[in-house]
Amino acid sequence: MAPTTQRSASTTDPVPKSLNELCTILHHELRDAGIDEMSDVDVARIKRIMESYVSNERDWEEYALFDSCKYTRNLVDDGNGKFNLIVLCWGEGQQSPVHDHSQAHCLMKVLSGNLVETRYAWPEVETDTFEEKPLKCTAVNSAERDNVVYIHDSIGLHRVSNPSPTKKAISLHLYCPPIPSCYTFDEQTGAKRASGTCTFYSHRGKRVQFGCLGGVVNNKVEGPDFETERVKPCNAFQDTMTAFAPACEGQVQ
Ligand code: 2CO
Ligand code: FE2
Repeated sequence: MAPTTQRSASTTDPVPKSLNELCTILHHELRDAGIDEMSDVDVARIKRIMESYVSNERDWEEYALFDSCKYTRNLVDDGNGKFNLIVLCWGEGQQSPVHDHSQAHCLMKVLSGNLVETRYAWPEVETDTFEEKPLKCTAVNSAERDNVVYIHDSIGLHRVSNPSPTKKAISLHLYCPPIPSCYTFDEQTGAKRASGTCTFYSHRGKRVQFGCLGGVVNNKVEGPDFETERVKPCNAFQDTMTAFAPACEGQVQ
């Protein structure tokens, strides 16, 4: 019998030794997979690759930018438009609203601290009544440093929280494809609304002043004009992804 050259999938997985290496590997893996067809993404393999990267503060400290009003989203790699790799920084007690992921794959790896992911079923569709129903919680998952959590709209909705009153937390999120916007949900009523643009707090370590979606070109922030209108107290950011975060008077994003 001819010797088999086939090995188990995990032994063929590349092991990133740094965040930069992880970016390079993701470009290779996701481009080759043809991510326009979502079924082509080998989520289990990508999850293993993200798990095998051992979080090293030196790799991501330039993205660890916190805001006292809400969690921040810091773009590491735009994946040539095919995916987004983002560092999210969660201050003590900060959390996301309950939200979906616009049909994208979402993998979240904890880089520092601890996070809790609370999952919910999609609200029941009430076509002929306006009845309000609390969302049904389906799971509560704790994630520690280097753990990776996967969610997709086919699984349900989630909220991510930093439960610690004393420690910050940092996570690395892969969205494939990128999520320009999504829906947020009221946990008590199930009411759904558009999130507005999911903005970034920084791009490759450079602060984006107004939570701008635009890019950084020649070290100059380029963004859509409407973003300049967002110079307001952050409790007025009712159309951002973090609209449900605790209000903080007098600060801009
Ligand atoms: N999806 C949220 C965001 O991108 C974070 S919760 O983890 O997926 O802001
Ligand atoms: Fe999410």
